[in-house]
Amino acid sequence: RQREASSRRMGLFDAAQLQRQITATGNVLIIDDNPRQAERLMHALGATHRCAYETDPQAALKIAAGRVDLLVLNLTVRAFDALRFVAQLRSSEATRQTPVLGIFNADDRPVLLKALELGVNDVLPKPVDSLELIARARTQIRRKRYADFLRTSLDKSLELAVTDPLTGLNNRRYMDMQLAQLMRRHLKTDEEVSVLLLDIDHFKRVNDSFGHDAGDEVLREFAGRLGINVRAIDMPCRMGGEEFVVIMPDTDSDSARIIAERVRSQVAAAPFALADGRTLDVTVSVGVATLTGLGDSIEAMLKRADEAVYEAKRAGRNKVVL
Ligand code: GH3
Ligand code: MG
Ligand code: MG
Ligand code: MG
Repeated sequence: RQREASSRRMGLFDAAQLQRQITATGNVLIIDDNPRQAERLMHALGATHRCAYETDPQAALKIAAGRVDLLVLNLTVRAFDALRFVAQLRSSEATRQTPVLGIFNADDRPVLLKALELGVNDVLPKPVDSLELIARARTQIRRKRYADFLRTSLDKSLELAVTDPLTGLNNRRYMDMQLAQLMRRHLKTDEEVSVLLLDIDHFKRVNDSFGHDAGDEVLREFAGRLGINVRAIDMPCRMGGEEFVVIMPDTDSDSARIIAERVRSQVAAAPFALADGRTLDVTVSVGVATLTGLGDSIEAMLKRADEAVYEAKRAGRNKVVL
């Protein structure tokens, strides 16, 4: 049963897409100061790949930062320092992962060793054997494609793991991680941290009168209004059900109250429209809490926010309470 579950999870990844990526034609940039040799390399690789040729290292760096799958670099060039060029490639974020195939003089071991140390992925001695070049280029391009695929898959998985599927807001897992991190920072730097806890008023009635799907629509619309009424540094999260939290780094309670009031009034200001044309009035009760130094904790702050929400409900709902 475990194997079944894991193969279903694997289904999240598009195996056909992976196959296409791995067998696809690559973009190859050849860097050489010898036009005749460059021509020969282009001729060998051109049957399978899209090839371009560059003599100037600065221009090559710019091109390499784009969609290049393989660099074929003549390490014996005289016009510039090929090893320095490799070091530059490896020190820039955009080209750090780009495979480099180095062509070296068979009797120049120091250059070979230095090139490998600097991060050249594979090497070919001069004179270049075309079939060997084709084979080594293919291996490097496949490796790059597979690494790209894994990186994108990982990014997607991480994104899914911290996103609430209904509203697209951050989920509770994200909220817990961010709050823990802010707490560590708070203890080191005294940075002020506030949270809003928002609980939609009489949400059960929305479900009861309009149906559960309408309830979901309201949650999405609410999430949208929440998102546009907080600041760029704030992190709106859906904690669960009809309860939301906004994490506010570097924010004291006065500023937090202002944002809370803005959200509350923008929710109440205009009725929510459902897809079928019906509209309904929605209000929200908001509790504000702020971290208060050494003896405090995230749990205690959230509890204060929860108590503030309870006060807001008791005071008639559609209110902000600190
Ligand atoms: P109060 O003003 O005191 O907060 O009243 P309330 O009705 O909002 O509070 P209560 O906590 O009693 O009800 C929350 C309701 O939210 C109950 C539950 O069915 C509903 N709910 C929770 N999650 C979802 C969801 O994902 N979609 C929908 N449509 N409803 C949900
Ligand atoms: Mg609730
Ligand atoms: Mg409740
Ligand atoms: Mg509620």
